Amino acid sequence: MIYNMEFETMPREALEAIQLRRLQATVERVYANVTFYREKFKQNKVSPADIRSLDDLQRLPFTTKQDLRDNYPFGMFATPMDLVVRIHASSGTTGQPTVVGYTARDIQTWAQLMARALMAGGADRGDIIHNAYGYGLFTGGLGVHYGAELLGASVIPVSGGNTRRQVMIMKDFGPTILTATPSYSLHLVEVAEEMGVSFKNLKFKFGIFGAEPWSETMRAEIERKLNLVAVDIYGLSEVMGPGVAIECKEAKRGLHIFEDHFIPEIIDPVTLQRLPYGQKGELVFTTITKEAFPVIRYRTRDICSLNPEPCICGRTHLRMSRVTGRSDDMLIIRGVNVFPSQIESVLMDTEGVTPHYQLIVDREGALDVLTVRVEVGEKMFSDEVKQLQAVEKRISHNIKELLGVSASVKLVEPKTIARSEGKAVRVIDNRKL
Ligand code: DLL
Repeated sequence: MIYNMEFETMPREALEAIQLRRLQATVERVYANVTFYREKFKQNKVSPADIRSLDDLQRLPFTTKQDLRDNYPFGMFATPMDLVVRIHASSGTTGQPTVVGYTARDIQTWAQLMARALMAGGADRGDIIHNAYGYGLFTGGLGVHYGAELLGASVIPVSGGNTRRQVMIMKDFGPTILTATPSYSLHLVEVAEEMGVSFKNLKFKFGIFGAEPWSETMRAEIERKLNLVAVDIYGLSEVMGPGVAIECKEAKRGLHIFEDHFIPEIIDPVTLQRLPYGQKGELVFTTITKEAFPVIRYRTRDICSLNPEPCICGRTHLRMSRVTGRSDDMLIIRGVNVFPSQIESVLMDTEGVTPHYQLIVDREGALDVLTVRVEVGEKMFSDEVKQLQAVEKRISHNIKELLGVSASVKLVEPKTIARSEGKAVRVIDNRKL
């Protein structure tokens, strides 16, 4: 089943026939079992019988994170609790956590999708997978774990944290695949260096990184420092967890969405109209096989575009472009829209600075003030103060050029910005306090 690429290489027409059948069944199920959906459909004067084609999906209302919060914790479950075997929740850093549930079959489907994802990203049954995604309510650790076991690989359930011990394990057990957030992988390298361990002497072939935005420049840096091929994996708890989409190792250009289980759409976040392929907008997902927690037209807030072109790997599934940020990550600084990834791109183009940075926003009087703190490497840190000031000025100038906002840039000593064991915290917005 896992090794069968049948679903991933299916001609479009056959795939769409499966999607329609599964969509119709899902819509019927949520209408029958979830009060929220039934009422929302009624308000929008649409019923399951109206879904006759895939295009009819557009007649259904959207679901938002607020809807999930309003039904906290289990109000959106479509099966009775005695069929729910697992519960996960999002970290809740932006408010109340969102809670999701899985039936035994959902866990099986997730494991299969994660096994398929791991294979697409370079793993196979002979591999040893060092899984540094956090285990717990976060979906990363257990999601990868079940997929890796189903694939038949050996999984080391190391989770996040206790970094020195992780380095020792990497050295002694010889793992061949690393799964972690991109920011944590860079921290692993730092700690390894402190311990006198070089990634050049480790056995990693591929790294499967996700759960937070990262850029092409960051990929180049990770591949060089970790001496492996880095692929991007995407997912979110509301839709399943990791394994919704992944880059194939052959092309590493865009993430194939597992369309036999999820229907993606891109919408304009303001008009809510569907956008054509190639255009960037907000990614929306409808799950078509989930039992306990199906979602209909869930607005992810993630910004990307869809690419229908065939891929050299042979997969026919749509590819989503790298998620460079979320619409709710967007900072508005003196009226200008700023995405942390745009500042990251300026930093990463500056020689001598590291990918460890933080954006701090304050309000002084009526004015928003943006400070960018970024670490420099050891070599640059030993430069004269004057030279460091010149670099600060240059970065500030480039930010102004690109984004039109003034930022005060502070180069800081190596290893002074807190490292995260999971998702990096890039923005501290003191205006919200
Ligand atoms: O982050 C699931 C996951 C675990 C994905 C491990 C990949 C690897 P949540 O905690 O619910 O789930 O966070 C989901 O993280 O809406 C995106 O904003 C962001 N995100 C996830 N993967 C990527 C990625 C997991 N590859 C939220 N690139 C999503 C950019 C990502 N952002």
